[in-house]
Amino acid sequence: SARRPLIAGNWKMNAGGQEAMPLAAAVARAAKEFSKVEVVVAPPYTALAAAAHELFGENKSDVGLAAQNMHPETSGAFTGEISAGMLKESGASLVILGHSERRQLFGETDELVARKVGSAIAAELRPIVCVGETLEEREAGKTLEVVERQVRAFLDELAKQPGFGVIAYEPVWAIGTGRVASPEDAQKVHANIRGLLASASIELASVTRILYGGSVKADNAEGLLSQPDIDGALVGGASLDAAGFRKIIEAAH
Ligand code: G2H
Repeated sequence: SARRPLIAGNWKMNAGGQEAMPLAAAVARAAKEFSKVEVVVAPPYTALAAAAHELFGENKSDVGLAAQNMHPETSGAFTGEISAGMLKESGASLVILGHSERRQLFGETDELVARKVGSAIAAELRPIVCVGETLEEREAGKTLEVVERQVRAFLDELAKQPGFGVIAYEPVWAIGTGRVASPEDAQKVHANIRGLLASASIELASVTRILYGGSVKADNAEGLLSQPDIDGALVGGASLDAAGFRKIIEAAH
């Protein structure tokens, strides 16, 4: 497709200290080797500045720096929270929103995720918005229904600036479990999401990157990435190993 492939590493609550710098530097090197691919890393908040230094200092890479969450308000009495503006000041240009771990462990609703998407876009921070069904929902045959509800919640926000935001489809049962969706099953859901985007605008559908996430590894990346509506990957566990992450970037090239 005409969409530039995007490989994003979600470090989750890992590599927040000294490990962040060599890992970011290795990602910067890999991104230079495979320049067709847009590469993004999402370290924990406390490692954003150090990662920015590695990515944008002497190395001068065009790796995108993402946060893993943010608060929808710009400032105020929200102890422990971080705003879009603060993320930008730390060097981030993207933010992962609505990850299933946020939805499941921290009670984030479709409405809250949509508000976050709106404020990220207003602050010119590119959202990578995650959707995906649980095992229970899949077994009840509700995959498409659930994903549709989740996407509809923030569709109007994304439609304001086609191509600025990214969607990640991450079936919850495939996250960190080693159980990856088959390329065909994932493709079906991706095609469905693209259809929903088309209901807002054809342009939105054609320019929005839809990433797959959930146990993506060097050895399963190629099959997933060869699907017409899979435009990249959101990689958790495998993004903490520089050599393995490089192979996933290579598979997207
Ligand atoms: C899904 C994914 C990255 P993992 O959460 O967001 O993690 O690749 O470890 O399944």
